[in-house]
Amino acid sequence: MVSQEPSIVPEHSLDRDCTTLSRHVLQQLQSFSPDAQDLSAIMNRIALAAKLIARRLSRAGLVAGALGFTGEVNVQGESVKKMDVYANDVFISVFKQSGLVCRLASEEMDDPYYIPENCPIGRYTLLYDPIDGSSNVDINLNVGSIFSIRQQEGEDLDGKAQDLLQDGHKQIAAGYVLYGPATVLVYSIGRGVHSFILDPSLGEFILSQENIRIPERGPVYSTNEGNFWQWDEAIRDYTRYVHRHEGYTARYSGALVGDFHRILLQGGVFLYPGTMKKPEGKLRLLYETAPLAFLMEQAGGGLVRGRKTSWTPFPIASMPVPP
Ligand code: P6P
Repeated sequence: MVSQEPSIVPEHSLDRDCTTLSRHVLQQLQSFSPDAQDLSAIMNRIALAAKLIARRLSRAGLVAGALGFTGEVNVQGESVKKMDVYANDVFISVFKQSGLVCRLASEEMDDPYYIPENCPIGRYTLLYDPIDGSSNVDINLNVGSIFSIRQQEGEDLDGKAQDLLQDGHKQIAAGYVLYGPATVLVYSIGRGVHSFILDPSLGEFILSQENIRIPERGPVYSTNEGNFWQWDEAIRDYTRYVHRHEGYTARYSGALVGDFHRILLQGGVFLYPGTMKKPEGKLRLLYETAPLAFLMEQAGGGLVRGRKTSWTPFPIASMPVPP
């Protein structure tokens, strides 16, 4: 005889443990159409990539040759870390033979990577920064991966994927993975921002927060003040303001994903103003600012782009602007 009393739900309700990323995407879409299934499957592959990268990061210090530089310089002019290459290859591997994604565009690759067996079928393109903040890898500080999913427009006959330079609002989905004390995956398909935590005992990302909204007010300002003397006067004035007034606190990790995640949850502002070396600012539009701006808008925040050649500050919650 089964008791009518509700069973004593163990610490984790069964339903919660079953709200995996792929199920959540289908719930968000309220559909089991082929397109919905494809998007769910793509997110699942991204989750697999995140698990593989998280596993590598957790062991990197013990694996010969996992850390350090390759001696190469990437298309961004940055010295390449071995972890950058590994993570980039992980994303390529998880999408092969998937029938889902025809093209991969990575911050680490000069040109788009085509997966021919997927191309007639999959009309999606994955844009990604495989390891964001790789300067933190060798010192075991947080790093991230950033991703964006776009629909291919046109036939891409020249193989340069020029159609990727579409308006950021055309992104179908965007998100990031934060490799920290826990591995957290945050994503949006345009229906709110949701976070998942990797449960190593299950090997699954389990839903942790739904419909995240950036706090109306937040104390954090996040920027590399080492560049202060290279900034526009307006940015210097802002910095002097927060130095001289109560209620602000500086937090900057050198890895955008971690700084962004803090602001998403606690409120505040991230800025990467233009410098002498990088008057356009350093953050990459397709692989960093567009996906994160998509998320921030979904979370009720905003993105301010300064004068075209000066700075591209980041999502601003209701941080008071200096008079
Ligand atoms: P800086 C990492 O290379 C990155 O693109 C972001 O993750 C990070 O916010 C920024 O660069 C750090 O740049 O010049 O302060 O070291």
